[in-house]
Amino acid sequence: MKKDSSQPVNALSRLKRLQAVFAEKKSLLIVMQDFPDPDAIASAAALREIALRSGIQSSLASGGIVSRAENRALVRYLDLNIINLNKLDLARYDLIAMVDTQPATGNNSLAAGYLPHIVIDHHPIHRATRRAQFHDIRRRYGATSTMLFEYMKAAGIKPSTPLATALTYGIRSDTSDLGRETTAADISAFFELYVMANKRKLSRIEVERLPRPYFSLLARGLANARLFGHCVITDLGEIDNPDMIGEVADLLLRNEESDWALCFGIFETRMLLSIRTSDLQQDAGKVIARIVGRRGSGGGHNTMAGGQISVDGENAAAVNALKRDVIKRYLKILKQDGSSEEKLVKGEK
Ligand SMILES: [Mn+2]
Repeated sequence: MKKDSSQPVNALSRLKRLQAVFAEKKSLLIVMQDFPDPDAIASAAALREIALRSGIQSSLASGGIVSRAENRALVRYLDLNIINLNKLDLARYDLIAMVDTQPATGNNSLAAGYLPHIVIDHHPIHRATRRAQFHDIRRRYGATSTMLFEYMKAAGIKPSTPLATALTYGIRSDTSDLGRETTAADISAFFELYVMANKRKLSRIEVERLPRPYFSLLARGLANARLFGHCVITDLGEIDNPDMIGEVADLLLRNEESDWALCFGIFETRMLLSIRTSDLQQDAGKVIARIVGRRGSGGGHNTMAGGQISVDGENAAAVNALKRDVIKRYLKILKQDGSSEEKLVKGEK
């Protein structure tokens, strides 16, 4: 077992090490983030195919929900049944794998006592991951989908049209159409997959129709948006669509006056946060980790990151104090004076 998963190893020897973990096993549980994105969904579906070649039946699980309309459309197209991780008897499975996330990162709900046997991800490596029997962490890769496609190729598995479409979408969405944090490997995987993908389905998924509450939440996000110099912040309040946090942060970053966007909201018992930046001087993942501190968890990439803080049992005053503190820390880290506040959308309350 290689200690440093970032060391270059060829695809075939990686596959062989993965298949060695599969040997003599019958069942696999593939764990995704609590709010799986297209990269996680496609990666899990691809790992299921690879495991199937070794005679292993897989279940896909998440501790949260798929809420974004585009992602729900992708899950329907792949005909996936994503089960609730919190209601599962983990002892039923011979093996546990994680894709696009890692143990003890806070963005998945695998109970602390469980160490996955397999971890395949492109986020910075977490200490617990090193103890997994098999781990392949490639921080520079734009998408976990690229890594899974490399395994499929090494195994001689041609993805089905829906899976090729999903992997294409996974790479596209994690790299902003190959424009952000992309390696040559992502680009070549993308083009190979694109040929096999259903382009019409892909474009339909991307413009999936949206439920009416989406627009209410978007309106609230815009009405609450505040500009502090080059930083924009909004509070979505109580939400039932956790993916909206990242979506609104993406939108706010497109404001031409800001290079940092922060969006947060309360989903069930936690405060969820998303940061987006176009500033390459500071790493979004590190900024969110500093904002959250020991109260929660956070991480991500150079230009996009997410975090969560538990507000379980907290009253409204405590939640408001937490929000104020998050804003204060964010502005302090980015050296932005908090007194320059103005509304992003003038005339809104
Ligand atoms: Mn990803």
